Amino acid sequence: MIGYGFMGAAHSQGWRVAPRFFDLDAEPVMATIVGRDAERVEAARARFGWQRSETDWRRVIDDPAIDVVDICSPGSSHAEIAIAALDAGKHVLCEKPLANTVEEAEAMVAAAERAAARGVRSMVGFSYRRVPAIGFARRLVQEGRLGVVRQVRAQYLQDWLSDENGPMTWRLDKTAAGSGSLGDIGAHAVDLVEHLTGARLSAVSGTLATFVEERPLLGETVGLSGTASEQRGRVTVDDAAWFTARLAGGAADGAIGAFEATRYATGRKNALRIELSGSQGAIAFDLEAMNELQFYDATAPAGEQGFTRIIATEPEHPYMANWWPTGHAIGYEHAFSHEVVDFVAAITAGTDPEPSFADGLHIQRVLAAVEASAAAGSAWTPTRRES
Ligand code: SOE
Repeated sequence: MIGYGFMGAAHSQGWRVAPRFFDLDAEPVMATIVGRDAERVEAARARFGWQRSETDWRRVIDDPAIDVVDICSPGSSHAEIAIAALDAGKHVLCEKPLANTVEEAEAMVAAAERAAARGVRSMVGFSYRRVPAIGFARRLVQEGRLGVVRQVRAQYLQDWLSDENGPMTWRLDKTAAGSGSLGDIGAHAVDLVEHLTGARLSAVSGTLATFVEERPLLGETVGLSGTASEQRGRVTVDDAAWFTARLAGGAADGAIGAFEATRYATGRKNALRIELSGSQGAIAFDLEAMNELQFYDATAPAGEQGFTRIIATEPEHPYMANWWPTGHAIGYEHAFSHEVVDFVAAITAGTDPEPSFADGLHIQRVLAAVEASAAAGSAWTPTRRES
């Protein structure tokens, strides 16, 4: 594993717990965790239960005993590490967004294709696909229970930056993160809409805003943020991103969508909300109540219609049969175990896991199109490669 911050912790938990609750055809061995600061990465090793710590990721690439590389470091490092690992024949799980630029993502897809020809697998860590309520919602869409999806509303709302004296982190630095709310959390909203509907965002019109352009530099990291130091630094990413989109394909061919990603939505802590309105039904999901799914069946008798609150904790719901008895909730971290389960299953079965690096590249193109559109005064901008 490369990285030991928030995502390193979440993925470590996934690797540790998945084989205890799910039957995998291979037993993951948590071999080496890598970080640049020797003392901190050693502390992370001891806490998360890895066998060794290491400060140079190249030693992991050169280690013939390593089969899988899990990349949890900032976006600026993804391309170099992933390409080296794939070329060395190691399966790669890479955190989202896949890269910081479309060019990097294209090079990663080329490496993934070279590797796939040799049976080496790659996957992007869009963990929320693995929330049971989302998996169940996807099943409803695939079964046609929503009919034709015509309108999509997707928001990812957090508020951890609403205090303007909150310190800088790498997530506010374009060189490290690629973009701000757009790529860090907006990417999840785009991925979930595409995953649920089978459609692609084909064109976007966007607006970006940076509300606070300078912040205290970070002292100690605590969670997503940390303590403030005396010095100040420049915020070089968007604080909020809004965009409308046209969708093509799947169950939402011809649909339009409204997307919003922000870390300034005061009072909204981790509200990833998706609402799909179809000709025969609708679904609504909010990550702040992640075990629930609202489902509206427009084919029910008129007098009985209304959103039904489904508690997605039954054995019928994806992944739930392996956890607790009926009705007992799961949390944020479980999605990372499910990610490990699906990734290991693909490796052992010799199949290509999803989302693929090609899916990650497409999302990178959507993010780039939103930025280009915002720079051009919200002009409609295609998300496909210019030929
Ligand atoms: C990871 O999946 C992630 O997108 C983080 O990078 C965000 O910061 C977090 O808020 C949501 O999850």
